Amino acid sequence: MTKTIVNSWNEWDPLRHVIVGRADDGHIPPEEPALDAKVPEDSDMRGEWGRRPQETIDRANELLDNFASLLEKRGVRVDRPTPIDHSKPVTTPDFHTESQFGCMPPRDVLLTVGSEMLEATMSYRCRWFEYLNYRPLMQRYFDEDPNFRHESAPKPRLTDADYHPDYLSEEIGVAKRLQWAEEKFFVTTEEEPLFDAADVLRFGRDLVVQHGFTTNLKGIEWLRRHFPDHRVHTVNFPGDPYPIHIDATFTPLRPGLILNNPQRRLPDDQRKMYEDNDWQIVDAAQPAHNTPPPLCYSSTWLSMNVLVLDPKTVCVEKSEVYQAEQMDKLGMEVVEVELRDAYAFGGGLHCCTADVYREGTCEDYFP
Ligand code: DAV
Repeated sequence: MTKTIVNSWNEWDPLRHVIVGRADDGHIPPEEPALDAKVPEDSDMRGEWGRRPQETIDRANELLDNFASLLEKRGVRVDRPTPIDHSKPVTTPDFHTESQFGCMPPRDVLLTVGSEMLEATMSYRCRWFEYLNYRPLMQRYFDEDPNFRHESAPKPRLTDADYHPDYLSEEIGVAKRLQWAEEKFFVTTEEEPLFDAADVLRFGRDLVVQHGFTTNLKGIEWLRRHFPDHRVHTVNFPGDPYPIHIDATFTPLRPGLILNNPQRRLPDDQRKMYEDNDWQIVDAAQPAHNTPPPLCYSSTWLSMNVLVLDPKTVCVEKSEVYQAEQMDKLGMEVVEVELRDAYAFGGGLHCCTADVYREGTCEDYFP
């Protein structure tokens, strides 16, 4: 087996090595502040918790395994995490919660920037130990690649001081949440740096980071100090009442082209760097579904949560016909991948992967 090299600077250069998550032992965690804020008032998940039904775990694993084989057939090397026991509670000196989440999706936990893989702080108590699912891989990469930098952001304390208590009521309603999102009043406070890796998009020298439920301004400031050779940009998408993770909102496809969720448009005053460099920001096609699948945290906009294999080729979920059609019109070759029955485990094709190696170097796209 060839030795690992860790290298990935953006979301679109030719993909050669990737991690694909597993649904094993996936749990719906008990109530906790940041997670409750994400679950819409009318969701079938309110009040539910415990291990997910075995048949849904088996079905999601079947789809993830098929996706892994498809990538391998296209010459991409695939690694898989080693699940820990997610039924175990998480107890620290500062908090206790009865169960964990799972080892999906890796994109939330691992941020690859060049030869570094950074374990995010995370912002849910149930995800505090999630990095352990990936430690066997990190150890192997460390042994095989002399330039690999394995980093871990400071573990947060996640006391009640990290969360605004007002966000916990079930009676708030979407209108109020939209107003709060507009005012950048999110469930997380500025007590300490918090970020999920899936709030970060990599554009070579530039990192674009969403400020929302799972990433606070101190988390973004921490990233700025941690990556001194990068420009770190804070973005907001006010149309999203539950802003977690940027990858169903803003999706770069290749240098010069980004899809933007039409319900979560990038505000005009945040568009300058793209416009000045002739990047196009195009409204994404509508999702093919009116509702997410059962017991799913994410919105129907996982339609645009695509995995770019190279600047001309993109994996799109098989049922997302409008998104596939738009990709075709934009000159991308579409690889259909069935994944919808795995969405409940934490996301789509971008979410369920984490980059290890893409060809290419760190370029400045916004000089
Ligand atoms: O639209 O619910 C999902 C992003 C998952 N990483 C949404 C965001």
